[in-house]
Amino acid sequence: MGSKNKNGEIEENSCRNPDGTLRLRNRNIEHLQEDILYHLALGTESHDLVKMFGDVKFVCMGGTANRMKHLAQYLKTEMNFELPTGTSLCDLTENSHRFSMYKVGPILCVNHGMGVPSIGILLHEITKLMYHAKAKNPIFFRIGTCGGIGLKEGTVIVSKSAVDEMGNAYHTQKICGKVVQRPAKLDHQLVKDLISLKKSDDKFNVVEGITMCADDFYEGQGRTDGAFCDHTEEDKFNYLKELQNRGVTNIEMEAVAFAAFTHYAGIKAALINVALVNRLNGDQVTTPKEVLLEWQNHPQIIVGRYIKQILCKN
Ligand code: R2B
Ligand code: URA
Repeated sequence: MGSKNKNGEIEENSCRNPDGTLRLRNRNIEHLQEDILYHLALGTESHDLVKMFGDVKFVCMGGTANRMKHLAQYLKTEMNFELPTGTSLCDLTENSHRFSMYKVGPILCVNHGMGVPSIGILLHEITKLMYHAKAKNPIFFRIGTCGGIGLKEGTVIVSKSAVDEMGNAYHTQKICGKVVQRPAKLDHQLVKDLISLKKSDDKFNVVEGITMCADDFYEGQGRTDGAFCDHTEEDKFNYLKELQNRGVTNIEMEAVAFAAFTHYAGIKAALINVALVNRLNGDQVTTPKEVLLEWQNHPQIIVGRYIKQILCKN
């Protein structure tokens, strides 16, 4: 298995075919009778994945099913996409009882739940879905929420890099009893392109940053308001200040796995999070729900502009 680069040489490790369709780094899949994407309730024999998803160009992921449905509705309106007469937006993975996925034109919006294990499962299955569907050059986004460090609530942070709780710019996974580390790299041009889409009359700021991925919302993010807490308020503040000195702008729970996975899979990807709280001021998310919902639109607006720009060019 090898595709040709622009010099006509065969690239054994390329993750793309010359037409932009994905190549998996796993030949076992080619030998399966049927590949069942269990958590999506889809399969290569039970569904015509090429017909259903072959046109996908953008995959937008976010934590909650509700937010992803809202995003699909927003993008449908923004892009003037028409659904076939008599149909409405429906959850394409409803039967999985796990994730919820919506499709509008060439855009998939799917929720990933909370934390690395959950988004990890989704990334494997969505990447295989794009492979089976023969989608060309799909771009992945995580459009999420986070805690900011010294940033005003409502600010959008586009990650230029992702680190784990120890400051490592790689994702660590245990595979067959071995520790495997994969670099968490993001596309710097995409970061710049997304930031450039901020408009002067936007009511929110858009900044680039370094995103820390924690394995927990409470103790793992230094919070003192969990069910237990063996560190002091001072320990927390020193920790947050140290992170800030290292350039960390925000904390969430999926970045490092998302960046490492997409990089290894050869998929262009970006992380765009909105800060719901400034962790230097406190731990609890006290803002009223309607304001939080409004802030959650901010990264959606930026990604919507990006998608529109790309689709208008083609
Ligand atoms: C941000 O918000 C969630 C925790 O509240 C988590 O999924 C994340 O990354
Ligand atoms: N999500 C997180 O993981 N942390 C926060 O502080 C807010 C949202």
